Amino acid sequence: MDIIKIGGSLLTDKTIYRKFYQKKTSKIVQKLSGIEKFILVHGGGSFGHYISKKYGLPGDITEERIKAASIVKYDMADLNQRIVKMLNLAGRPAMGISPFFLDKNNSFSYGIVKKVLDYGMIPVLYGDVYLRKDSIRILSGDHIMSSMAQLMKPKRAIFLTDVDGVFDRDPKKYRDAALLKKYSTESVDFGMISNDVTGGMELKFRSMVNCRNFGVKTYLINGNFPERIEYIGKKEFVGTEF
Ligand code: ATP
Ligand code: IP8
Repeated sequence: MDIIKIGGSLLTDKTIYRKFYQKKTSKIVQKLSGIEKFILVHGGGSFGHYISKKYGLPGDITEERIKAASIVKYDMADLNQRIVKMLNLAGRPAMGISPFFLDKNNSFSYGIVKKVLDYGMIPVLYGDVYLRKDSIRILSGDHIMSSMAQLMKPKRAIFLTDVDGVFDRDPKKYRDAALLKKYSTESVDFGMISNDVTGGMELKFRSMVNCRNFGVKTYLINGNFPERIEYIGKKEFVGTEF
């Protein structure tokens, strides 16, 4: 079994509120639908990060943040259902699962994911808001990936985003940035984070290291070329292996 995350930068234009990349998402989902057994996780893109950033989520409880949390919760469910629908249309019954409802006694309880898998369905988890005693918080899809790596013991953890892999510095800002084909201990620069409230590539990077430390082979691949998933383990592979 694999665990796969589609990054919000592939699903949406992160600079424009709720701008969904229908065609690109459909191409990725189509490719993934050929994989035998997997748990899908997706990020927020401009369905999650835009309003969160504008109204200061995560943070202490205020009237403004409560309103924002309700909007973000709705928008993320909307994004999730678009992906679930695409999987269903591709002949793979899928079930959207928000971590909002899995937060019990200050930790997330993921038992339902196993149940959905046992029914032969694809669990589709996603980054979302959740409520703690004194604050409104956001759980990142990258964090869910490391929890899945720990709990479900998958064969592979595959992270899809909009660049070719981990570079020594942000490839969108530096044209001479070098792709790290196999990450060991090299130092990596992540620069300033914009349009993202959960930590951008730096959090993803830490989650990927965690997945690897849980004994799961972990890869970062450019989802604009979903066929690259097939090249994992082959010499044609383009991406970063952890
Ligand atoms: P989301 O968090 O919405 O799910 P995502 O998972 O697709 O989105 P981002 O958090 O947007 O991913 O991170 C991807 C971005 O990280 C790339 O577009 C790239 O510009 C940026 N980045 C910064 N530093 C690096 C680096 N050293 N190597 C690779 N990408 C980097
Ligand atoms: O994009 C965050 O998930 P991520 C989701 O995987 C929200 O970090 C609600 C911003």
